[in-house]
Amino acid sequence: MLIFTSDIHRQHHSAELDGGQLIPSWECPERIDVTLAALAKSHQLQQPDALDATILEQVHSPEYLDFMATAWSRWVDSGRTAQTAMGFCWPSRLPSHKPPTSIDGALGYYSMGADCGITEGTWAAALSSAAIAQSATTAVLEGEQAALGLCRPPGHHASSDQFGGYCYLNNAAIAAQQLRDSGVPRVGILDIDYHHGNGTQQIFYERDDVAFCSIHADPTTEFPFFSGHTDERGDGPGAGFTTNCPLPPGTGFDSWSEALGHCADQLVAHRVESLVVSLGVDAFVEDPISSFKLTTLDFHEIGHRLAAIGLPTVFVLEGGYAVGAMGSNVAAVLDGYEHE
Ligand code: Q9C
Ligand code: ZN
Repeated sequence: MLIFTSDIHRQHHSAELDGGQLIPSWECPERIDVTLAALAKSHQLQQPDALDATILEQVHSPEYLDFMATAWSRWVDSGRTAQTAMGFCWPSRLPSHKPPTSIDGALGYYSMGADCGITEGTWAAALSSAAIAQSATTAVLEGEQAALGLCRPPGHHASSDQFGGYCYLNNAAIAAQQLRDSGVPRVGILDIDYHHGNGTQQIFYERDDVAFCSIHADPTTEFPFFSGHTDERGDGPGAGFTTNCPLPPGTGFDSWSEALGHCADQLVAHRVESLVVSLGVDAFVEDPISSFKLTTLDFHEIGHRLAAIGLPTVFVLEGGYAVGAMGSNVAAVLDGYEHE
């Protein structure tokens, strides 16, 4: 499979608040090293083209993009010396809220948690990650049956105007929007990351041209906590175009696989013509921050099942924190996709 990757992701390495302590993020640069090492033998690696940034404004608000582009220099100008810029006060987003001019206030306004922040190289890395998604999408539009973007940082928790959950620009949404802009009438997004793709859901919640399906840990007990329940099904013209399959802690492949069948049925029912897969491998049994029990063999079967959906497919990398096994798990999905 054609795989897009770039070194620029290394410029991003954030701290996160974990159990009351600031630690180096689980979402670390080594994730890509290990994945590349596992994929380099049997797949073709390619650098992304320069980002056509006009796509960003179709997915994110201009105010948010402006904030992201300037946040680090505002942090430094405010006299801070910490290597990760983070907020400490979050709005519940009442209609009356306005973006604060203080950098501390703005960091809270434009984020949804303290599990990541903005470092000196975050914006460069996020732009490069978006470029990777864009190039993988272009490859599929130009006739590849499938392509993988090794996106880092990941994207599915980033909404139109908030970062969080290790995500800054929503790579899956960028891919889906690009497919739409290039004439694909109905696009499906299948999010198999362990966590609910709250950002992707929000971006397309009221649209009927992009169907969003997600299999994830029940938000009652798991991040992002405030979305991903079954009764969230889309709104307005988008009613019925969002499908959530929350599963309890400890879920193994039998119930996970049933949920995948349900999502595949939804995509067929919506007659989508191209697919974007938010490919997180954090449902892996040994993932350090997750509780599902999928094995590397299960990921192979998942690849097989995704191929059976029979649509041109853009894979974008999302989560996966069992760094040592991450390469084998991503490779297993691709091998299952490409071979019987
Ligand atoms: N420090 C993705 O998989 N919670 N994001 C971390 C507390 C946030 C996961 C645990 C998990 C975010 C792309
Ligand atoms: Zn995840």
